[in-house]
Amino acid sequence: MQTQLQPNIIFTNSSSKELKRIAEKVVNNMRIKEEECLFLFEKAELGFLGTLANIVREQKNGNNTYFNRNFHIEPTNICINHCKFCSYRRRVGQEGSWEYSIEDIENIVKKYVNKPVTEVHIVGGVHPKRDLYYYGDMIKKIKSILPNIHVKAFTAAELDFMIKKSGLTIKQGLIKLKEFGLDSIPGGGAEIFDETIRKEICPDKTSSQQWLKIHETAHSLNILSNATILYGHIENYSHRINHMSRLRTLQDKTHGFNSFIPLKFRRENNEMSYLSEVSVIEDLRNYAISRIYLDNFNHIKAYWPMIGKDITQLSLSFGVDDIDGTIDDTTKIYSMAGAQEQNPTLSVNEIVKLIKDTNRIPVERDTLYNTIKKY
Ligand code: V47
Repeated sequence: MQTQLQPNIIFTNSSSKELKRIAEKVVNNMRIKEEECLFLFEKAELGFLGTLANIVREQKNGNNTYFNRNFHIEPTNICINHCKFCSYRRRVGQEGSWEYSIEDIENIVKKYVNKPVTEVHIVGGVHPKRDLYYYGDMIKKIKSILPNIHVKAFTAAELDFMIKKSGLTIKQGLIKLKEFGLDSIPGGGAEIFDETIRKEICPDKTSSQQWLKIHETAHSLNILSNATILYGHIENYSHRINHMSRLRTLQDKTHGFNSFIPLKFRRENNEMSYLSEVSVIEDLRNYAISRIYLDNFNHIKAYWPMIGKDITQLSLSFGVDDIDGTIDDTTKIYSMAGAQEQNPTLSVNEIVKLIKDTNRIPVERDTLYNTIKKY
């Protein structure tokens, strides 16, 4: 019989038998249950969670810390939905709204000719007039300028609308988009799957069930994707766990998620500004528990423009192994919500230094986590 590892060393601050029992499961690669996850959220202190999450992180990814060279395109902030946490959406013609033409997009993309970017991340509002064929042409144009770029585009909420508007089923729509050049799908639009909270914070958004169906269908077509959670608003720990459980179940079935990205609710300029933001301790605890609970996700990503460089560095000791990319000041969603980085740009040298300063190994990756270069 195999001897179970006894992680006594991590019990300097906690003598709880239950925490010890859960820790033994985690270090022995056993999946923890929802109620055990709740126990961690409610009872475990930060150092304990960091140590456990770090064990999982190092079992999966060693010291490697991934990043890529990417830029964003946000084709429009005009949106039919009324998500209360969103600081970015505008109505048609409203002050502060934008809708890029295909020519505008071409001009953005042309700036990256002969530059070593590998990914464009396209995400925006759900525009009432734009269908799948509009966005398909956009992808084709982008690839005619940058033939080797990986197009990671459209949240499930945008996909749901554009595909229905074009009179197609989700499967037909995704097949068409793949033919146009879509390579993978970002994790946005997931918010919180719990239906009561979802109704409260984003009443008219694509349902949780539909979000999951779109990702499941994409995976079946070999279009891989990411998953997010929007945390730190009116949800409680059970809602976060329920959200991760639904993702863990789907990942068991498809293995199509590349990474999980916890997104901290930011409160500026939106209808939920009456809430305060959660603390950095809560951010780190949440990263760590995500790493521990989502045993079938290879990567946990900290999105640095959202939380800032310092917390990103800290997160690397709490289960995170990926910090997204160079960005090149091409996204407004988070700066408009009061995120740390108002003009997010990091050069490769800066990212490499940021990672090396934590004694981790910087690894430049492509979107699908193939290694491009170790630094
Ligand atoms: O779904 C919007 C979030 C998401 C706020 O796949 C907010 O690699 C906090 O999904 N406070 C879209 N969050 C962005 C997204 C994403 C980001 C980075 C990487 C990837 C990836 C995906 O942004 C939305 C929503 O959850 N968001 N407003 C806000 N006030």
